Amino acid sequence: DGPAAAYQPSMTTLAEINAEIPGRKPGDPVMTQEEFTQGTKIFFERCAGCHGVLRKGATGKPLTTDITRANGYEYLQSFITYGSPAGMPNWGTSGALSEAEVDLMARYLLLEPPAPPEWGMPDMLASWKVIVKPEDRPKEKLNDWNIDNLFSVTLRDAGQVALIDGDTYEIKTVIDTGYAVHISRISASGRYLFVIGRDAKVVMIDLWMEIPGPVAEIKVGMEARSIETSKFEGYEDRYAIAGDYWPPQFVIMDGDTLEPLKIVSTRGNIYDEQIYHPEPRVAAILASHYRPEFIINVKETGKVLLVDYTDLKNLKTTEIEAERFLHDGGLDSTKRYFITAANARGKLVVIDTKEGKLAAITETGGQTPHPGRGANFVHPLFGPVWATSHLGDESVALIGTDPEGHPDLAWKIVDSFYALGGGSLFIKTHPNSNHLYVDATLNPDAETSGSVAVFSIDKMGAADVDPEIVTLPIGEWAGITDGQPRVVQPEFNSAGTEVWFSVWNAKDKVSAIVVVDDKTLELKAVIKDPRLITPTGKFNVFNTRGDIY
Ligand code: DHE
Repeated sequence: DGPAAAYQPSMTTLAEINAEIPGRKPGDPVMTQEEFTQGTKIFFERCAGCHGVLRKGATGKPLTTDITRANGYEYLQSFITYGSPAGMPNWGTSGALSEAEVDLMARYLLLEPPAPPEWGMPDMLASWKVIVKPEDRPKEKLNDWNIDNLFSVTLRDAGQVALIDGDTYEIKTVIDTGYAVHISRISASGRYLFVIGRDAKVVMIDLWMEIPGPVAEIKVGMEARSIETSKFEGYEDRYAIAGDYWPPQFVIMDGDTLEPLKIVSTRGNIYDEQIYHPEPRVAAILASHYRPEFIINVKETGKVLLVDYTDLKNLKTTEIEAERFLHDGGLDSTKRYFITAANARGKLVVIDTKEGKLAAITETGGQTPHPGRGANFVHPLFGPVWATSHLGDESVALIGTDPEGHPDLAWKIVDSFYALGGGSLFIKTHPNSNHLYVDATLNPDAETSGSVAVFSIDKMGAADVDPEIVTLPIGEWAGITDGQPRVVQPEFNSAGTEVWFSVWNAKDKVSAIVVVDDKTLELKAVIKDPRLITPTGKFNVFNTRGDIY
């Protein structure tokens, strides 16, 4: 397996469910309960992230039985074996699934999908633990760590995060979390760190403890990707919010204890066709700096929700019609505008968080924009811009973000140019840096996926002149000879003088973090340690807390 397979969706907790075969239809392929259970497990581990638990389609095509039965067993069997250039992996020829497993999956898809269980308040309360009560926590910071420059590093396959000192590169502690932690976010005060696993387990870590560790935890669903905390003045640290893939819902929790306060289902109608969708998953969630609101991407129905958290009993929500398949995104440099990718539609959606409405929807011109939180900088000709790279091709697109100073360029793609290759996941800069970094993590070529493109911002020019690329061989610098490590997610230190990259190898092989001097683009340090198993996302406390990117 390893990194390349990891981006393929996995729904591990759901894979454990022992669903019964739903009612048979005439002509169903014969399948034993044992085979059905195995098919369900494979489907949740490999297929559901793209096709959806109920197979209604998202990044991948719909696989409902009206379609699979019309296409038939042989078509499915060959599609699963060979994949397609549009993004379906070649599960058979890559060896990820055996011939018998491909046969099983082709038959499995001719049957109705099982309906996985819900996860409501009783389940959440049963899983909720306050490990250290608020009154028993430190009254002041008890350690001498420079918390602002701490990095929370996902150790994906270990189900842990490492807290690494950004000044000394020392691994200060490793904390057990949920399965395959997806992201870390920091409370507005900078004291609490929240992490969420794919298994929807949230762990809250107190950075003021002598040795920071968990003070509360809860499981908010069966599959999840996002977590955030309230940041508006007067509400700092008051609430935490987590978004689920399954069941499709979000939950607002007490920011001190993770007590679940309000669960809101996202099931409903697709924004344009007004057709009911049973599985609209919650993708990125951001806290507004302009209003006491959470900004929530609802993927399949194409809506951005602005949820006002001032009165949870009389919840006010602004529902913005946006575009389907909303995924990740971030704020512009003024923090007023939220720019997010409708990735399978090749578009960026811009939300004005001050006015609480849609500002624009713009095509990027590339395939499958995947910005992470994106990158803000001032272009020499076009003024303030925000950048995204693409999963489906090698392009980087810059969108104008200054409606006041550059009204004619606002929310238009002002320039696009090539980086190293397709398969990019993340792009990054910092207000104190003159460089824009673009990874190519999922590129099939080992050298490309082990390298990073760098562009000098002050040398960027007119749209018809491509900026010069400097290629940094990050993987080579890590000095790892075994496996095919991929370089993923640039993240700056708090001062904006260094940029960190994960060199992500298979879980039984050596991985590393490579630190680069941002001014000279020279190698500064390689962090290697047996505990650094499959590092992926890295979250600098100061930058994450202030939405600096
Ligand atoms: Fe992610 C962010 C979903 C695969 C590493 N990922 C996000 C966000 C979502 C998401 C919705 C935005 C959260 C937010 O801001 O609130 N990711 C998904 C998927 O659905 C997908 C495609 C498949 C899956 O089944 O999970 C997927 N992601 C991956 C990976 O394979 C990565 C590289 C490694 C891993 O851990 O699995 C990965 N995703 C990340 C990282 C971020 C992220 C590091 C945060 C980036 C940031 O700078 O904030």
